[in-house]
Amino acid sequence: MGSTEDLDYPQIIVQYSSGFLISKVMFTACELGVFDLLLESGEPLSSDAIAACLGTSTTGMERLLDACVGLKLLAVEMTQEGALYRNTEISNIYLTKSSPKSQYHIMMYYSSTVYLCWQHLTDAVREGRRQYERAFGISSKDPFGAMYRSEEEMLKFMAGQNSVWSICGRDVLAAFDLSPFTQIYDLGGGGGALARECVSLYPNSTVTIYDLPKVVQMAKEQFISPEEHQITFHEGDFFNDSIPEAELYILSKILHDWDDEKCEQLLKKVYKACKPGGGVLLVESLLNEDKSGPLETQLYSMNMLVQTEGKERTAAEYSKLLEAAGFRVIQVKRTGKLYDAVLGRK
Ligand code: ASE
Repeated sequence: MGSTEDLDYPQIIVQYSSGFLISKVMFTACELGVFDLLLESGEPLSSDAIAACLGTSTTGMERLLDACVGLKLLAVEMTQEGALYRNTEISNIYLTKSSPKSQYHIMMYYSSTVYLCWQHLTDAVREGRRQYERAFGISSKDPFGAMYRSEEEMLKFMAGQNSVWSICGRDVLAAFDLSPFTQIYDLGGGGGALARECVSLYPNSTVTIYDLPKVVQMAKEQFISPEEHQITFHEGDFFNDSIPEAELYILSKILHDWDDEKCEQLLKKVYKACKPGGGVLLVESLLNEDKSGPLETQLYSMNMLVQTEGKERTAAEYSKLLEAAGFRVIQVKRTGKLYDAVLGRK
């Protein structure tokens, strides 16, 4: 990058121009169940066989499979009967529905909801606000009123958000020794995948998922079984209802949904509720102090523009918010993965 060759043939411009095509190929193969079929089959399959099993055209499927080979999501071998396709290791682990580390649900969320909002990115930048009205015809003052506009949408969002904790959950919870905190609230804990990681990493802890009543109901129905005794629920709206006393509050991907004013309001409320000696753990994707990266976080911040009232922030920005609410001894741990951890103490 930045070398003179780039000016003769602008490799990165060519790459970026078609970047969205890459996402769509991966989403489509996931949605059609290509990776699930190849996992179940246990042997390489021809494009005709895959097309027949999945009920698609042969001409479309052959091109989709070849593009997946180009993306290293599939491998192909030429035999006498023609080309046979199989999953690569990474696809087996991350792109099949049933794998414990499956990213299938977040991709389905990106592919439907997020993708449609990004259709209106230009308007989002012009206007500086989210695009649910243009994308879905919904006018809602509250971003989550729009994002949870139907049970189906809410379920898609919760399942999607859950999937990230199978790849980042341990790291953000192990960033600090949280074992002194046994009574933990996960504010906006949604589908509960992070709560589950937490009680598994800290066996003496109990985690209460605090979320909107309809979210809690869905979490109980779809994600957390009553046998998971260390996980409990509290129905409420953390902006308008009271927050019970606890030793540690986890705010995972919550502050990035809101502007500074709302964040301060919420953090002050958490500070008041927090036991002395307790703390708050922010789990967020941190921008570099000069906002020069990481790219993934910069892109997520654009997504917060099209979908929410928030943005991604730097460690200094989160520290400032925490200090304004009264928290002290603020510590920051970058995990090197998508999400990082910031701990503040009361
Ligand atoms: C939110 C997180 C997300 C609100 C809306 C969201 C994600 C997607 N849409 O709190 C997950 C993070 N990924 C991106 C692209 O931002």
